[in-house]
Amino acid sequence: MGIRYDWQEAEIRAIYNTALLELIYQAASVHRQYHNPRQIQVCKLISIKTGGCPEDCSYCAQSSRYQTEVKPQALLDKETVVNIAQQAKQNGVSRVCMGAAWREVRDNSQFDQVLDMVREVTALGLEVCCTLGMLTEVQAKRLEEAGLYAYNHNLDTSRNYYSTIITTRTYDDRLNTIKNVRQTNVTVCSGGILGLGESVEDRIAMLQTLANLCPHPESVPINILSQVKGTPLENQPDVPIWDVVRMIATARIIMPAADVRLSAGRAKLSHVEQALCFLAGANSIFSSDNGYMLTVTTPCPGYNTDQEMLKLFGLEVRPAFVGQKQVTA
Ligand code: SAM
Ligand code: DTB
Ligand code: SF4
Repeated sequence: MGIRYDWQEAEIRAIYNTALLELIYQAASVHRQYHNPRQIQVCKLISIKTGGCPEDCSYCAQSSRYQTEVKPQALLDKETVVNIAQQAKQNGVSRVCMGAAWREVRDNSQFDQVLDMVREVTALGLEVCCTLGMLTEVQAKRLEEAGLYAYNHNLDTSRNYYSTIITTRTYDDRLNTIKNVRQTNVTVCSGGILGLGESVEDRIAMLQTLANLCPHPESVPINILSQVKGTPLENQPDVPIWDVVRMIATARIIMPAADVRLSAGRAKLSHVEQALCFLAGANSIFSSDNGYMLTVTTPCPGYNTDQEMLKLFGLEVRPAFVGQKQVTA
């Protein structure tokens, strides 16, 4: 079956609710058609500008509306960022994602500095991704000219549930930024979070929105909520592993060529649980040298631990810029 952009909710619901082991088998089969199943891409997140964000995303440690453990920090300098990226590369990382706690990009000297970081980290031979909030088409073009490989902008949840989680921007704002990135050759990274209190129907609706974008996002991060003290979602219950596996498998089947990234919350999973996620079609992880993802609130496994895990599973790290496998069938 080829790649489709006309998925109906009922079809996605049927896939999501398939008997679990059958679902994993189907997802694993699709995964093998479109990707080298031995390879996992390891990514490193760098928070280039931390905290003090004016948005009210209810899950986020960096929103200025909530009292969290995060201390706001000014934009990092280029040398610091390049050093972290170099270190990451030596540890098998092939993609670096630079995150800024901004509502949107402004055309100021800070953006110029970010463009410089993109140039220098790209020159190291790494895939560079940025996640800087909302973006105009002109700004997307400037990032493209600097060599940016991917832009991350998550839908997070369904259109219906969105306003329960975030009130300071709309679902259409989100889709519009993705559209602006699509006017360039920068690839799109867009996914969501499990555990916001959403229903299975919300998960299906979000997957439908993503899978009916044409082309599909090249990268789909599946985050598991990291319950951050001080945020409105601090007391949300943990997401059952079976929901994580179902979400990954469904994303894999309906967006077969995309990279499906097992993102935030992975530190909570055992090796056995992560093995199931990889079987279900996840082919990327975030790994770290400082023990956390973007902020101190969310743990992330270390480079060495992850290298050992991948070795145990008989997997290898994917080099930068390795595209999807040619489909032979
Ligand atoms: N400010 C930019 C934006 O929102 O587009 C970029 C940074 S933001 C930290 C990137 C994504 O990280 C969010 O869209 C969300 O999916 C994920 N994220 C943030 N906090 C999280 C948490 N506590 N648990 C799980 N995922 C989280
Ligand atoms: C994504 O979907 N997950 C990453 C990346 N894109 C930017 C971010 C996870 C953030 C985890 C929360 C924290 O570290 O505070
Ligand atoms: Fe700001 Fe992004 Fe956090 Fe929302 S998710 S509060 S936009 S840093």
